[in-house]
Amino acid sequence: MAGSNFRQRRIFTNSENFHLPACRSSPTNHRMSATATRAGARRPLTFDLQNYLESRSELINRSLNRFLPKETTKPATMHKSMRYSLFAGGKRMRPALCLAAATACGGKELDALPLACAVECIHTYSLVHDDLPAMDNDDFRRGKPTNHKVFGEGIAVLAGDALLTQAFEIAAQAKGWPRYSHRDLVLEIARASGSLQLIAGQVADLEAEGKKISASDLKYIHERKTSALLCCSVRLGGMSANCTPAQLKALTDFGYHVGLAFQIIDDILDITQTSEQLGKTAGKDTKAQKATYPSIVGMEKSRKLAQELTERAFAALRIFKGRAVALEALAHYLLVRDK
Ligand code: GRG
Repeated sequence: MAGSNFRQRRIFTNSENFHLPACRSSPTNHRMSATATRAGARRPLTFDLQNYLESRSELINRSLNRFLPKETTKPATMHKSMRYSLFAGGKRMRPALCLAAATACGGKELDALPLACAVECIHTYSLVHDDLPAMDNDDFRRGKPTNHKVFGEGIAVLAGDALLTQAFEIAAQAKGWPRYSHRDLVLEIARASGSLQLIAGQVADLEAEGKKISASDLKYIHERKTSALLCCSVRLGGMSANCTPAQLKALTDFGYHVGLAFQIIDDILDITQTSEQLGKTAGKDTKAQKATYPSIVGMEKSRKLAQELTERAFAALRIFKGRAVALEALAHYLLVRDK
């Protein structure tokens, strides 16, 4: 039974169903072939996640390059600044999840591509603004000096604004479907990035600084700051494939749990990794005495929680009967990643 196979899989161990590399994996440094038992399939299959991530990143980068004004287009400083952060070497997890969700629903990646690019623009905008002195005040992002360090604060604010706006321009160029019109697509992005979700998470994060907060307050922040956009990414992928309401519900469930696990792992990596490994300043949370899962419940419990959340995300994929292998592999990678 597919369901029982699924439950038997033990993540973080080299089980027969899901073989992990001996070392912790990164898409560029290590081989990441994973043998996963498909939800709904009888025989295991091999999924080469490294190849998947490399090829999809290339596709996304080519597409973003086409959507964005050229560096030399006036005002050139603005377009240089937008491109600087967009092509600084992000992992492209949100667009990859969007494309994988489209495939899981039997859609075409090309139909999902504008939406995948739109989500990456929103994500990059949030990082550019988050790094500003008025927010997290960071000097280092995606392995490079932050946008405002290179272009100045004024241009960085505007580049973030422009990337946010660019996202809607790109999304408007996606194909509409009988179940999901352009109105639905735009609403999806606006809601995930608006004052009830992404911004709400950032506000709560800012207001929590220097305070003791509960695990449930922290969950509120993670749901909005991180999970909302990851969830939006997979939902948009499904919508680009004209998915059924049941598929959309499964993707929502998957995205929500992967998003929460993603942030817990991010908090753990902030403690265990170096700035060079992460491409951004490590140890910031501890230095700023920021509330994180490791600081509230400890490292051990945080890892366990991230594993449980990932298991719940896997369980949400059963409905796809073996077509969600890329989503499954991505969720697994997000749990074991080292940057
Ligand atoms: C609206 C200004 C504003 C901020 C929203 C996204 C955000 C809140 C803040 C950025 C910092 C942060 C800790 C965000 C949580 C999500 C997260 C861990 C982002 C980093 O995502 P990765 O690891 O980054 O996918 P790359 O660079 O690989 O794309």
